[in-house]
Amino acid sequence: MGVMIDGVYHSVDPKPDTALSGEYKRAAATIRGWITEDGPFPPQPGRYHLYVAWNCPWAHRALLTRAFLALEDLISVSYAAPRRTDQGWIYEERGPFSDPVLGVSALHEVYARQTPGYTGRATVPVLWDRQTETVVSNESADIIRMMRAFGRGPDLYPEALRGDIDAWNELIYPNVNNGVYRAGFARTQDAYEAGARDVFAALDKIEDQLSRTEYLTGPEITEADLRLFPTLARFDVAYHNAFRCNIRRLMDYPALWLYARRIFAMPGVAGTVDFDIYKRGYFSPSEARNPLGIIPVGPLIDWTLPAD
Ligand SMILES: N[C@@H](CCC(=O)N[C@@H](CS)C(=O)NCC(=O)O)C(=O)O
Repeated sequence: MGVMIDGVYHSVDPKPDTALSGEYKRAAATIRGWITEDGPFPPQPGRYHLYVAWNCPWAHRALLTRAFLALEDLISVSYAAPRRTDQGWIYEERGPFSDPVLGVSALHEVYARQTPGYTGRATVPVLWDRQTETVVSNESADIIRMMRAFGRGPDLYPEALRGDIDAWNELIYPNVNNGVYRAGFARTQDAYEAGARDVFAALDKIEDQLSRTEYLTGPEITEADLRLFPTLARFDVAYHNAFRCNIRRLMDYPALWLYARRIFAMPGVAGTVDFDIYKRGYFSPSEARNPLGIIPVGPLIDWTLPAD
């Protein structure tokens, strides 16, 4: 994907995320406002809009939390077209991949409206405020936590479990959520192996925990589970093959596979998942990973097997 420099989108990033060492480093998000009762962004129905892409696991966190907290009627969504383009994430004129709010044709236009002269990546998810016509945040970890301000659904970050949730997030972000990308986007054998081994060492720990508790921190689902799920949903269909994370499949972990299906079966969750788009997205033509853009026919996975 490209980069914005002084408000102009460049299809080729002169400083790509994969450094000469071959290691992939994800750029940090830069717009970090918060929805709070007393802040510039109060939790008002119909005021906020999410720019997402089906493929993106970070955007998926936001969609999942929105569904889980039943915020669909309060926060609207624009889905980017599920394909790579030289303009980054794009929106079509009409249909399911259009933008009814600003009518932009590419996500970088949203960033340019927020900050004329913006320099940085134009990433999803973006939380847009219709009222001030600014971006509240482009950091998914913050976006899902600030959704608590609407006061709906269970508390996904309860006071008593914060230490545990933080500890799981600290393990899962670098080793699982971003670990698969460290393997898949690596440009050397060593960088790939380090990423792939970290993924499975972390999944082994998670499997051990889930063979004892229903969710990561005990009997109740929390933010840590919702941050893990998008990677699990993409694992067998995409990361296992496209990113060479192939020591084991998700379905080879009995407790994790049951847990993933249990979350998938929860109200609203299946509607945030599209396995076919994941496959087409991760196997789209890429000089480094899949030059011919051939999409595998399998695997066959039944996410609707009983999960109780
Ligand atoms: N820190 C961001 C990362 C989001 C991110 O990396 N999104 C990717 C898609 S999975 C993206 O939009 N990349 C476009 C680009 O880098 O140009 C978050 O978690 O919200």
